[in-house]
Amino acid sequence: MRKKISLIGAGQIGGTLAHLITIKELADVVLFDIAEGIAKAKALDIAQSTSVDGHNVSIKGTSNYEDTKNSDVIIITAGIPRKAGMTRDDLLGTNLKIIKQVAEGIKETSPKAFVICITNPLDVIVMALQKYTGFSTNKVVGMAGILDSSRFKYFLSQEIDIPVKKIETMVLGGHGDTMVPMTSYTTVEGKPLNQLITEKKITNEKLDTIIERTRKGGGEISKLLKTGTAFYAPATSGIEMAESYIKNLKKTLPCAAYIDGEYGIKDLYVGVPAVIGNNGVEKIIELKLDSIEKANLEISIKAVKELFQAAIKIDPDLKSK
Ligand code: A3D
Repeated sequence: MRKKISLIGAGQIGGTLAHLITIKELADVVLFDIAEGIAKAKALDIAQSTSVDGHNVSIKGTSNYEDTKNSDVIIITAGIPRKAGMTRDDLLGTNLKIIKQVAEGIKETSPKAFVICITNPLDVIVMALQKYTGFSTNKVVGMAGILDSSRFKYFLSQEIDIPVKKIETMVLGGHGDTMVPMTSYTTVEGKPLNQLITEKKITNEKLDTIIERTRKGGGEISKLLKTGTAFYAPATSGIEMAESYIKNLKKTLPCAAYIDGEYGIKDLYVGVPAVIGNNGVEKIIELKLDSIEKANLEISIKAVKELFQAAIKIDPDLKSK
């Protein structure tokens, strides 16, 4: 039997997710939004696209959680995106309320689902979602690290003129300006990045510029769009996580996952490498960090913890969970 993926939020990312899922024939899709017309219109439009190439999946738009019942995977993008000049943290108050409603909607209807959250500010929203639903921590995860890593990889590939496929890298930490591109775990055609610096293929200054551009990657797009944020790359990244779960690929992917002791951190969601298979997050991989990476990860963790405290102030319910 085909799997069922429900997408909560049928906006820019939700619609793109739905389109990608049908093209890949990954699962049947339910596209949910409180704006019922948008969900129904996009579902109908995408459904009509399936007959061009003969993609054999069903897609339905709805504003009724009953239709999402017994989903295998739920991907959440419900919420407001940034406008130019806003930070992700500015979205906290509004999106926390929305995520509480979403948690109410999915917790009885799809208690066994693997839930991927994309709504910002990511690390804190995914942590709140886990608390509101009470789902086990290995089944609730946030998408950000794949996107941040793919931005870093793309900028590097443009700079050194090497195809993205030949670059391996990882960006860890919170999904914000404090994210940590892991230069010591970056290789180009199998060679460590340091070697490329020695060989003068890239300068330290250029690398710093690329790291900064990666950190501000979302802002660069929202400045151009003015009324929204990136959606093609975020949706593509979310699909990689859903696919690894559905097909039990056990890929190691940088995700906002729950950590309880790893990296010396307890009881927090933050970007770390996680193995995703059909048991959800099956393992957190602990990388050896150099002193700069360690210090940067600590700064990033501090920022996530502080924002979660701000979330508790907005909704004291979060403290008791
Ligand atoms: P957008 O196109 O505005 O879509 C959001 C959708 O959510 C809209 O269609 C709303 O109607 C819907 N919605 C609002 N409230 C509810 C609710 N209570 N229940 C169900 N649906 C609701 O935004 P988008 O798709 O561009 O972005 C969605 C979210 O993803 C935003 O919070 C962005 O900041 C975030 N985002 C995260 C990343 C990461 O890498 C983590 C990247 C890009 C965007």
